[in-house]
Amino acid sequence: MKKLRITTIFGAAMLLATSCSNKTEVIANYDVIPLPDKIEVDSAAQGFMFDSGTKIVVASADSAMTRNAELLSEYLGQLTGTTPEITAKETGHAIVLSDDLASENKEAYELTVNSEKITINGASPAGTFYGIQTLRKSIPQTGDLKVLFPAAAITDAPRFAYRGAHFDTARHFFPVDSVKVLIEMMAMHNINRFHWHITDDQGWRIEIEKYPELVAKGSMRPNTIIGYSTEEYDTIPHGGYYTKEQVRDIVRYAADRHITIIPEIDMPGHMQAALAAYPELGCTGGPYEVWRKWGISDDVLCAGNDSVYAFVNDVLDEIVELFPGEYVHLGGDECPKTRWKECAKCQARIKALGLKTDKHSTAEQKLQSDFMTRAAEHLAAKGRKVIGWDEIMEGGLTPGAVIMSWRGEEGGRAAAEAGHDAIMTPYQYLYFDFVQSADRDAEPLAASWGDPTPVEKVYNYEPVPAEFTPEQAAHILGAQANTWTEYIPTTSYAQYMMLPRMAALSEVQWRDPAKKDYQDFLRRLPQLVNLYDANHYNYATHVLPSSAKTTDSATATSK
Ligand code: TNX
Repeated sequence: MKKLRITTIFGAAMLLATSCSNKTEVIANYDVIPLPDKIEVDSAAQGFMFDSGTKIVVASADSAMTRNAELLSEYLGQLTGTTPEITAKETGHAIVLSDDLASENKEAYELTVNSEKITINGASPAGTFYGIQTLRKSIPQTGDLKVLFPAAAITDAPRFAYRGAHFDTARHFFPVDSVKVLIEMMAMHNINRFHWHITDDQGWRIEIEKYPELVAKGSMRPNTIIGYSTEEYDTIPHGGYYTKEQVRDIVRYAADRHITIIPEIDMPGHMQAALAAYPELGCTGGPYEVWRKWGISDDVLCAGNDSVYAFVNDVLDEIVELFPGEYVHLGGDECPKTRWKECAKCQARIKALGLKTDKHSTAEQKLQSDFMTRAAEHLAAKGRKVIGWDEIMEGGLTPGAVIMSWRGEEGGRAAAEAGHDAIMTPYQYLYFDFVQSADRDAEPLAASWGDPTPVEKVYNYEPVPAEFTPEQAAHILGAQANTWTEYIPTTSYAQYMMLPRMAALSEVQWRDPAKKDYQDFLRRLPQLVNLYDANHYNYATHVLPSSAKTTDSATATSK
C-alpha cells in the first residue's frame, strides 16, 4: 500500500516535470477582434516569453486595477495552464498594469511588449481592461503553453462610448450563472453596456420588496405557446426571478468587467405579468394572466390611476438602489391605446391635462408622453437619466430622454437632429433574434418577422448617418444589438444566435469605419473562435472556414 502511494506520487511528479518541459510554444497574434487602432510589431527585436516565471505587477491600490490583474491571471491560466502570481512590487519579467495614460478617451490604452516586460497602460482601469482583452485574444490556442509575444507597440481606443448588448430574461428566464456567461461574452467583445430586459408580459423577474406578488405571481406561467402556433401550448410551467442579492452579485460581476448594466422596466405596455399580480393597476381590473404567448398585449398599465404612478415610482426607487449606473431604461414601446380609449379614468386624465389629438399625435399618445415624463422626472430627482424605445417620441419627447432607435434609424436620426442623444439598434441590422441566413430550414426557430441578418450585414452597419454634421454625430452615443428570447430558451441557443454576430458588432462599435474591412475580419475570426471553444461557447458557423473548429450547434437547431 505504502509502496503504491510512493509510486503514485513519484508518477505524478514525473508527469508534472515532463509537462513543464514539454510546453508547446506558440506565437501571439495581435490581429484580434475588434482590431486595435494601431499595431506596430518590431520583428527585429526580441519578444516577451510568457512562461511559469512571469508575474503580473499592479502597483495601484485601486480595487478595479486589482480586479483587472485577477482577471488577467485567470484568463492566462485558462489559456496557457499557467496562472501567474500577482504582486504589487516591481519585478523582472512581468506584465505590468497601470492606468495613468494621458488621453481624452478614458477607455484608451497602450500595450507595449519587449523582451523584459509587457506593459498595459490604460487611461482608466477600463482602458487597461481592454488592453487585457487584446492580450488575451492574441493567444492563438489553448493548452499547456509558453507564449512568445512579439515585440510591439499597440495604441487603441474605442470609437463609441456606448457599446451595448441587450438580452431579454423575461420571455425566458436564465439563471444567474447563464447571465454571467453572457456578460463575460460581452466583455470579450469590448462591450461596456448590458441592457437587461428584465420584465415583460410573460414574466416579472426581479424582486421588488414593496410589491412581493410581482415575483410570487408574476414570475410564473403555467405553459407557453409552441413555436409559431396560435393555439397550441406546451405543458411545461416556466418561471424564475432574480433576488436582490443575486442582482447585486450580477451588477458586481459586470462592473468587474467594466460593464454597466442598464435595467429596463418596460412601461406602460409589456406589463401583463405585473397586472396578473396586481390587477388593480390595469384599466379593466382584470383578471389577467402572466402571458403564455408572444406579441403585443392590449392590457397595459392604466394611465388614469394615481396608484399606478405610485407603483411606478416605488418600483423605480428599488431599481435605482440596485443599479448604480447613470441610465434606467423605461421601455415605452408597443403600448396599444385600446384600453385607454375605453377607460373612464384615462379619458378623465386626458381632459384634466388638456391633451388634444392634433396632426402629430393622438391624445392617448400624449398621455403616454405625460406618463413617461413623470417617471423620468422621478428618476431625474434621483440623479438618473432615462432611455426609451423610439415610440416615446410619438406624443412629444420626454425631456432629457435618450432615444433607443429600433424601428429603423429614423427615431435616432430625428432625435439627434433635434439635439437629443440616441442609441442605434435598428432591427434591420442589429436584431440577434433574427435568422442568420436565408435558408430558414437550416436555421433555428427565430423571430418570424425578421429578415435574415447575416454576419456581413451586421459588420457593415454604420450608426452615424452620412450627412450628419459633427454636432449631430456627437449625439449618436453608440450602437447596440438586441437579443429577444421568445424562441430562445437556453444559453447555448442564445450563444448560437449571438456568435459570431457579436464579433461583427464589436467592430461597428469600436473601430474607425474608414478602416473596417469585412474580408480582413473573416481572416481574423478563427482565432476568436478558438477562444469561444476554450470557453465552451456555442456559435454559428456560416462564415467560418470549414477547417475551423465547431461546437455543438445542434443544441440551437431544435425546431
Ligand atoms: C419587438 S424591439 C419588441 C420586442 C419583441 C421583439 C421580437 C422592441 C422594443 N419590442 O418586444 O421581443 O420585437 O423580435
